[in-house]
Amino acid sequence: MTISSPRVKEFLNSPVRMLVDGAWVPAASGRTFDTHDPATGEVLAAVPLGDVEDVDRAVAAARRAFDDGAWVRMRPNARERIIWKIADLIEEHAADLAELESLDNGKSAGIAQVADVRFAAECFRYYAGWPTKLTGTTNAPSMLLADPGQDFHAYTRREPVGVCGQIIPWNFPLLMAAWKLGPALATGNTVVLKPAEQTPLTALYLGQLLLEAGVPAGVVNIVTGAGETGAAISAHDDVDKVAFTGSTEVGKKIVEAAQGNLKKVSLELGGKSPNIVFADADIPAAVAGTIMGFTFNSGQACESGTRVFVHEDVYDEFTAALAEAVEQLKVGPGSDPESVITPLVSQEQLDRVAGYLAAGKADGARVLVGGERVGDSGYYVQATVFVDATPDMSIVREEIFGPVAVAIRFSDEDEVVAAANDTIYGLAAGLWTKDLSRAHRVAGRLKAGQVWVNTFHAFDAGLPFGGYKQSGWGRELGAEALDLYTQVKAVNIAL
Ligand code: TXE
Repeated sequence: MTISSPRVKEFLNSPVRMLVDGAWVPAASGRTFDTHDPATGEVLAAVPLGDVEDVDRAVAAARRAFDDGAWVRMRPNARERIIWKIADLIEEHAADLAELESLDNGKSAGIAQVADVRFAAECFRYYAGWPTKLTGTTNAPSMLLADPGQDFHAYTRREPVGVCGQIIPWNFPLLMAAWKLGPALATGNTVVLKPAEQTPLTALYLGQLLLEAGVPAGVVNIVTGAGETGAAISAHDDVDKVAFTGSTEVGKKIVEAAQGNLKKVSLELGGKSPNIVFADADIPAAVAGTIMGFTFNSGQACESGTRVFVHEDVYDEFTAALAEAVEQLKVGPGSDPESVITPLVSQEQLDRVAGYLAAGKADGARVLVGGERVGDSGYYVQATVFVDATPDMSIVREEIFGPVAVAIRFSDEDEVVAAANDTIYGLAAGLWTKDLSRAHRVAGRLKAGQVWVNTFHAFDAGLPFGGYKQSGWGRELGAEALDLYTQVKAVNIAL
């Protein structure tokens, strides 16, 4: 493995530690787990395996940091400056973070720098603007039971929820940390963050930048470990809120675990997003956007457009162009700037995606393009499009989380809206048309938290993102995320 960033070299050459109460510590048990380079399977680093004891320590630190008020009562403009500084530091370390992300996750370092790292910085900048703008209301109560002559002054305050557990996945490790930390910090909460076991490194690197930016000790704690560590956070009685991004299956476990103290829960879960190509679409743009829709991050994105509905009038033309373009996508390591399809994150994900490729073939769908694993080292699969699938097949119904799509023919708008909504998920949807009325009409009928028209994966820190149905609870990003991290108090004063 060749590493070009001196900072990344230094980071990987030192023992990797967790961040608890402002200090870099090993796991209390002294145990570690390995994180791997998906391009080769080589071990990158041994990382502390946090368990219940580490979670207890981190939660106690976050509680103390919350209760002592150093963060929550800090002047809003001072909090703003610290959060803004985090963004500055991310930009200063952009190439380092991108290389580390590529090594740990497998994604393209070039794309990580312009997408993941840049968006992470933008997210902190966006939320840096909020501490000075959080307001309540003043109200005019009628107070039916009070003396009619009595006046009142009533108002609401937006207060932080308290200690927040944040459990994040491996597909956008740094970016998911930013989406979670930005609004939590802006609103004065303290945090115990758990990165995914496959990709813990950039969150820890970010931890260094948080301290450098001036985030006080204990305000953000980062505990590394696997599902058990996450479970300890979500079940912890002194955690006031848990925010989770990951599989729908684990999302349901979080809801169960949270019941002990009825902590607040927000969830961003799986998807099986439709991407609809109408007959009047700009076909070359729709082909390019469709490919981006299901291959970005090698398909390891919860909002991926994996069910591609194509109007019968353009089906043959579209699928032929799609197959030709998909055939050209270069498969290779994230260190090669030419690579479009980079390795999946782990052997487990490779097995999972290979299982779906086999199931699609066994169920009788036809492979239009791709369909195979590439090589026998590293976790590579070809970008794949299936055709001739039926709605009951697992490749149509289940989240695959690899660069795999199914093209499905349709003949009218009602039919395609019904088919697009025929899923347990509702995270995102795309549609391609030149007809403005159709665009708005169909956007309104799709049951998804995010609809893209003539584009895909178009995100903005100011636009809320989250799921209908089993794709989640609550909205991240935008002003909506502030609701996840604040609670409203009504104060009513008899004058
Ligand atoms: O996810 P998990 P996995 C989907 C995608 C993928 C599948 C499995 O379809 O193929 O999930 O991936 C932590 N209590 N998504 O198994 O297990 C875990 O340590 C608390 C969609 O990797 O959901 C990690 O930090 N936490 C998705 C995080 O949950 C637990 C992104 C996510 O891991 C836990 C990733 C438990 N009981 C996968 N068990 C998206 N929405 O973007 C695990 N974790």
